[in-house]
Amino acid sequence: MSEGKSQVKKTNVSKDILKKAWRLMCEARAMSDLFEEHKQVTSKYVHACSRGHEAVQLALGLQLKPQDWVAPYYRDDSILLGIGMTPYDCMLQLLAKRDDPFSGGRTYYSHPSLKDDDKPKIPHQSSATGMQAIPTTGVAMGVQYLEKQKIAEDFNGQNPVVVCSIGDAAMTEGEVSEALQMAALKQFPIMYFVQDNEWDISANSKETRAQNAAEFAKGFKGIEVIKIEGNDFIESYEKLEKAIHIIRTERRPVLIHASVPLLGHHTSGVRKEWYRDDLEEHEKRDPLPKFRETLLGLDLTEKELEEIQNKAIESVQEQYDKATEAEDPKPEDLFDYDFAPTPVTEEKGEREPKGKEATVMVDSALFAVREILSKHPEALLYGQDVGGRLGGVFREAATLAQQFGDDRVFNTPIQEAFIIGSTVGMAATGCKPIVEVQFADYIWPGLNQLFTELSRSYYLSNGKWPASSLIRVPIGAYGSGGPYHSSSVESVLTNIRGIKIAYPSTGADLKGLLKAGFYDPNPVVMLEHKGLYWSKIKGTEKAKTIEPDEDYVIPFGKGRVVQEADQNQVEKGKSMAIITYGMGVYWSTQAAKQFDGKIEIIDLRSLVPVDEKLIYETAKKHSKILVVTEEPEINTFAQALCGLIQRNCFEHLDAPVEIIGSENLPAIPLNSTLEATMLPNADKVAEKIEALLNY
Ligand SMILES: Cc1ncc(C[n+]2csc(CCOP(=O)(O)OP(=O)(O)O)c2C)c(N)n1
Ligand SMILES: [Mg+2]
Repeated sequence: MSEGKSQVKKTNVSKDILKKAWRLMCEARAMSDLFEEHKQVTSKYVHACSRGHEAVQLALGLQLKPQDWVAPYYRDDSILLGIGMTPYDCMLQLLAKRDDPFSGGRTYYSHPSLKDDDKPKIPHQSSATGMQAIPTTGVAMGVQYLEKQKIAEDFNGQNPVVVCSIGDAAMTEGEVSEALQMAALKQFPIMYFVQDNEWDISANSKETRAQNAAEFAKGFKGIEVIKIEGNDFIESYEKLEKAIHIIRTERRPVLIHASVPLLGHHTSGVRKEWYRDDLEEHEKRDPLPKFRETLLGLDLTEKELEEIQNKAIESVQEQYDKATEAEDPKPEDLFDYDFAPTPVTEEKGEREPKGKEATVMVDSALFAVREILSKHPEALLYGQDVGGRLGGVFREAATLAQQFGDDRVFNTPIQEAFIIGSTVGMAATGCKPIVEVQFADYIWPGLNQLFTELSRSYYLSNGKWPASSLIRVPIGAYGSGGPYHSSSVESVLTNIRGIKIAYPSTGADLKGLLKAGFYDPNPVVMLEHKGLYWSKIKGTEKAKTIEPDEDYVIPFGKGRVVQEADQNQVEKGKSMAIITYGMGVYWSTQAAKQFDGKIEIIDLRSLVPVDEKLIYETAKKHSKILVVTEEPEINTFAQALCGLIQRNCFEHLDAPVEIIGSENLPAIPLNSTLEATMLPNADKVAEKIEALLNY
């Protein structure tokens, strides 16, 4: 602790920087004073300020360059001032105004996202503590990838530095370990910038951690740890300068552990006087008077400093007055930037080139990825076991590492959060990641990143940061896979707005949709049924198809008519339609054989967006609809579809929309008899068809 020290250090930090830092520190302080003074207005929306953390934050912000990347967290308004944002910019977000440069009034104060040419880049920031670690490490991974492939922009030796700012308590989140693990293992050019105020809202460090971040980071070999008294501007500046130099030139990770006092409230809503018993001690470490004293010892005069301070206070007041008058978002702004526009809007290329033999579905996917990797150096594939030794547990990536090298196709540790969450950072740098979650059953550890970071990046950054990410997920029951290799998860995924989801049932559809997914600027989940990969299950032979040509794409949201009912059956009112996807397509086609010419079958192919037009046309044509799903029916995507059809086609229906799925139980049991009893099959579907036709 440097409290009470009054001696002045000599420094190489220029006078200009010192004066600028003083001005910005005064501005930051004036902002927190003003926000407090006007709390009736400013705390309409929750916010936190950097009060106490200003010195180390400014020392960082002032040293970042436009080619750098930074992920500030909610207490980092001084970093924002340091990189060149104005108090007015910040206040527009404080008051959730339309011109808030970060999110257009969509997210809280100091939750920045920025893509200005003259400033460091800031990808979208969620509010979930610690969850920025993986996406930001993904940025560093992208930067490293582009450099290794020699396709990075040239910054004249001033290579980009990536900074992940994070609170001391957020460091205890499990996902942070995944990020540190990867940064250490692969030596990413990243700085973890930990601000340790020893508070986690009202829980203190004694209650919440066995070691501080510096001690923790020592467990990750290859991350250099640098400790800073973060209330001392000059110490902070000099040590950060060294750290930045290491990262810029040696391309390896550094963790900064900055001790800082917390002088403000946790947030506008959680007030310090309710629970803090250490305020006096923290006040003694206030960076502002400390800096003032240092500056006075460095030939700046009392008068100069006061003048700068007064101007800062005045200017912050003016900017506040102006911000309160700024325009609010309009109701119609709500709908902007739900999905980034995709270039794939129609089916193109040749679906069935002549002279080819049918291939198994898993190979259609393999060929699609091979073509993508050949054509796009910015594309890469990673996940568990996809590397050269095995090429995927389904051999879905076989030979790719050999062909494209271990930097483009590689194994990751068992880290589903990292696998999914890193893609949002990778995408921000211009990489095009294709990743794999080994089994749908294990998507859960990655779901947080998918929901919190990927799905909202484009919307909450007001269109600045689409997250182009293609996530392949083998799914479904394929014969005694048991409770942890058989699950269906599509309803959980379809509940996440902001992602697209495909669930093809043939090789040709898988190839066309993988290509469309790759070119789509949004996060895409490709659900690939394991039971269809090799067409080994009886009745799934048609999943094998001729492999479409290289240009073949299928737009999302377009279903496929698998089989049509006979026109005369339709005219007599004796037909019905099944709407399904995945394995349901094969249960249905088999079942339909017993009802000659009466059954039309629609394969949705993509679940989000879903082909509502085809669904409603089909419902109106046949008046009787059965929806077939592999999931237990209750609260599913399929059930929601029944509701949609009922609402939109009610007057055309001759029977309630029916549904069949698995039994309503928590898991698919291992034993084959139990599994068969649990799942739908052709006979069960046939029974439903019979009942509907006779309704
Ligand atoms: C995943 C998640 N859990 C809980 C919260 C609620 N929360 C907001 S701030 C905070 C404390 C974070 O402390 P620290 O990381 O040390 O940052 P500080 O506020 O001290 O700067 C918590 C628990 C959250 N935002 N995200
Ligand atoms: Mg803290």
